[in-house]
Amino acid sequence: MKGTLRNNVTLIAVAVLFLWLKTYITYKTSFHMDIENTLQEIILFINPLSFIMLALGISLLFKSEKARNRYIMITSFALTILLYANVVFYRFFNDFITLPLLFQTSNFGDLGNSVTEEFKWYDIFYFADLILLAIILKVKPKFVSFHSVTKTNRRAYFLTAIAILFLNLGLAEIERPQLLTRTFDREMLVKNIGTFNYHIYDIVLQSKSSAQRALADGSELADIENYTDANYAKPNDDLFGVAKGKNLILVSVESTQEFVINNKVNGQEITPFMNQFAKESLYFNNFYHQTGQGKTSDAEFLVENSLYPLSRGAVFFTHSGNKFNSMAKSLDENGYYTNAMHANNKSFWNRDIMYKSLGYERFYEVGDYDVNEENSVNWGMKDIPFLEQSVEHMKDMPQPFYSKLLTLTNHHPFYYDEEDKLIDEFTSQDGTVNRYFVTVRYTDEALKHFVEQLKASGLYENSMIVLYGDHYGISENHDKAMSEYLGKEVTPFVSTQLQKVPFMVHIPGVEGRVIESVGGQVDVRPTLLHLLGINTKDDLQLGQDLLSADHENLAVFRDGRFVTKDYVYADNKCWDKNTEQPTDKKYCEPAMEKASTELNYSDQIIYGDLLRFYDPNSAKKPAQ
Ligand code: GP9
Ligand code: MN
Repeated sequence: MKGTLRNNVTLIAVAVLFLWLKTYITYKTSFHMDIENTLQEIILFINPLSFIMLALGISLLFKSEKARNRYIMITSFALTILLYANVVFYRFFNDFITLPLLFQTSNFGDLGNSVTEEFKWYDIFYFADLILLAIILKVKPKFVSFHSVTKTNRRAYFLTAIAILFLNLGLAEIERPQLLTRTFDREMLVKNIGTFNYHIYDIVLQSKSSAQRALADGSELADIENYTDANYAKPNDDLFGVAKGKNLILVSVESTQEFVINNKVNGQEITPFMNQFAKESLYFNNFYHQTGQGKTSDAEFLVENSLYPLSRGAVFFTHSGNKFNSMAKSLDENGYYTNAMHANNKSFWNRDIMYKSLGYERFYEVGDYDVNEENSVNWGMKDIPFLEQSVEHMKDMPQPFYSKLLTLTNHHPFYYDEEDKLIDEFTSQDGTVNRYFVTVRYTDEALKHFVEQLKASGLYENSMIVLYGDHYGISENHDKAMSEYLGKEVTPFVSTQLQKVPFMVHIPGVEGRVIESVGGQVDVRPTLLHLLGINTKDDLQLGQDLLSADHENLAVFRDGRFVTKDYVYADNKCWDKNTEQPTDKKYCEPAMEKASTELNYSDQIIYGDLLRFYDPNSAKKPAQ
C-alpha cells in the first residue's frame, strides 16, 4: 500500500515540480517584479505551489492510468499556455492578463499584428518540461506505474495543498495587509498569491459584477433620473464659463487634509504655498473626501464621474468594464486633449485599464518619467521632479488640455530624505503623525515649484489650476497624537471634521474668495465643468455645482456619515457644529434619507452598469 502511494505521488510530484519551478523561473525572467525583502522572495517562491498541487491532484481521483496520464498532460499544458499567454501579454502591456482587459476590444486593436512580434524563438523553453513529461509518460519508467490511491492518502495530499495555500495567504497578509479585500495592485496580487490564484481571484471578482450587470435592464434609471433632475443645481451666472477654453490642470494632492492649511507646527507654517494660493483661488473650506477602500482611486472616481465609490473594494478594480460619462469624456468632446500623469506602476489601482474606460487619451506613467534612486523616496518618484517633468510633458501637448496629476511623496508612512525636510517634525510619541507634517510641507514646496514652472512655460495664464486632497493621511489609529496636536479630544465629531480636504480652484483674472458651501469630491465634476463653460444639465451625476445658489449643503461619506451646514452625523449621533456636542437626532433626519438615497442610487448605477442605457442627448431618456 505504501508503495502505491509513492508511485502515484511521484508522478504527480514530477509534474507539480516541473510546473512549479517553471512558474518561479518565469516570474524571475519574464516579469519585472521588484522584490524588496526575503519574505517577499519566499512568498514568490511558494505561491504557485498550492494551485498546481490542487489542479494536478485531481488526477488522483482517476481510476484508469490512461485517464490519469491524459489529465496530467492536458492540465500541465493548459497551465503552461496560461503562463505563457501572460508572458506574451506582459511583453506587450507590461501587465498581467485580466478579464475585463480581454473584453476591452480596443486593447486588442492595439495588440493586433504586434502580437506575433512578441513570440520569440526561445519561448520553446516554456514548453520544454512538457516534452520531458510526455516522454516520461510514454517510456513509463517504474515510478509512473499506476495503482489507485487510498482515501486517506488522497485526503492527506489535498490537506497539504490547502495548508500551503493558507500559509501563502497568511504570509501575504503579513507582507501586504488587506491585499485581498482592497485589491490595490495587480502586480502585488501576483507577487503575493501567485499567477494562478490571481486568475481565479480575477474570475470571481469579474463574474460577480457580470452577474449583477446581467440582471439590470435600465428600468431603474427612471427613478434615478427623476432624482438627478430634481437635484440639478443651476450654474452661477457670474461664474459659468469664466475659464472657458482654458487648460484644466487638476492635481490630486496625496493624503493632504484640510487641517494643515493656514496652520502651524512648532510655530512654523505647514503649507505656506497653498495658504497663499488659496487666497488667489476659489477656496472651498468645507469640502470633504468621500473615499472608501479604493483611496486615491476612489477620489479619482468621484471627481471624474460625480458618483460615489463602493462601500467595499475599489471600483477601479471591480467595475472597470462599465460605461462612464466621465469629466474626461466631456472635455474630450469639447476639444480637450485628456491625459493623466502619475509616476507609479500603471497597474496600481488598475489605472491602465480604468483610464481607458474613463476616456483618457494618454496615461503618463512611471515609464514616461526619468526615475532613479536619487529622485525617489518612500513610494517612488518625489513630487518636485515629478511635477517638474510633468510640466515638460505639458509643453508638448496640444491645447486646450486636461491633465490630471497625482502626487505621491506625502503617502503613509511619510518617509522623507533629510535634504527635503523643510520644517521640524511634530513631537508626539507617534512617528507617523510627526513625519506627516514634514512630508506635507515638502509637497507644498513641490506645488510652489510647479506653479513657478507653469508660469515660466507660459501655461499658467491659460490654465485653470485645481488642487484637491484625495483622502486622509492620518487615520483614526493616530487619534492620540492628533489630539495632542489639536489640543482637544478627537471625538467622532472631530474625526469627521478631520475628513475635510483642501479644494482650491485658481483661474487667472478671477479674484480669490472663500466659499463656505458644504460639499465633497462628488461635486467637483459639475463645479469645474461649469467654470469651463460646459453644461452638465443632461448628465447623470449625483454631485452639484458648489458655486450654484441652489447647491444644497451636504457631504455624504461612503460609510454613512454626513455633514450639513449646521450638523454632523457620526457614530449614530447628530452633532451640533457650534457646540461640537451631540444634539437631538431630529436635526439630522432630513438629510439622512437623502444621504442613503444617493449612496443607493450610486451603487445601482455602478452594479447595473446603468450608464450603458443612458443617452445624455436624448433629453434624459434611457437609450433602450
Ligand atoms: C499610488 C497612489 C497611492 O499610485 O495612488 O495610493 P493610495 O494608497 O493613496 O490609494
Ligand atoms: Mn492617496
